[in-house]
Amino acid sequence: MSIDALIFDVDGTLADTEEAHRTAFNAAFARHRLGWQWSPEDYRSLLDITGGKERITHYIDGLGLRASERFWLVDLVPELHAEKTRIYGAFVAEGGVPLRPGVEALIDEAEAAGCRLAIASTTTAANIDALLHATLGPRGLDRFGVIVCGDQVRRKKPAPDVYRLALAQLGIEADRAIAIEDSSNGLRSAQAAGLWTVVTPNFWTAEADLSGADLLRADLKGLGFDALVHLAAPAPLPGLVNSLLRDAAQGSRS
Ligand code: XBP
Ligand code: MG
Repeated sequence: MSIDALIFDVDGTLADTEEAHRTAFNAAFARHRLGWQWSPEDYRSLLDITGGKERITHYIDGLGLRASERFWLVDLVPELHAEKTRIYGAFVAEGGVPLRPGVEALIDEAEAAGCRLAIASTTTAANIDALLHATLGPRGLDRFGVIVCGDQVRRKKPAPDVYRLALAQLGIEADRAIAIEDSSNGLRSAQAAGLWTVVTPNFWTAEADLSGADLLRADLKGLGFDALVHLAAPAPLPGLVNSLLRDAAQGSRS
């Protein structure tokens, strides 16, 4: 069985973006004089909610407000999130967030081996464009034949929707691709879609239960594409063993 595509998560996997997201959320809250400031501890638990708009709404729901106050604030969420996305995009465009170790080398090796690249992320297209342009240059976006963002699916991670849509757009079955993730939500999403999954945790996700990962590593540094494919889709057994297994299978049919 060969591997036709690597499907990358973005935030926390391609690059350690969540501190930049957290800073952008807080800057947007300050510009709207809301008096909200998400500390790193707040943000680590808020990251259980995928999607920036859903995360802000979840935070509002936890404020114990009267229905009228809640209604007014929830109505403000799209504008708040758009402001946050503008702030985040500007920071990333200035080169504020580099790729994580080993990411570019693995992308280069996969491409050289004829393996396609795809993205399955909860974040927005604007954020992905900004990150890939800033880190991989003007052609960065073009290197990913399929890019699925959070707003393209009904259910965000840990639901499998983004991975299922990425596989459909790639035109391949789950066993022909490998997912690369950083979080429990991402791992569960990829597994629910039937994908073999590499997980590279980070400051925000290191305390989560990631034991279900098929391959758990600190990062992608030194992980060669061939070695990864061999782990995910072991080459067929030596000829003799294969023929023995085939005879045994044929024997079972007679
Ligand atoms: C991680 C997320 C996103 C980001 C913030 O996405 O859950 O919500 O935290 O980005 P990924 P937005 O699947 O790439 O790990 O504010 O654009 O949602
Ligand atoms: Mg992620």
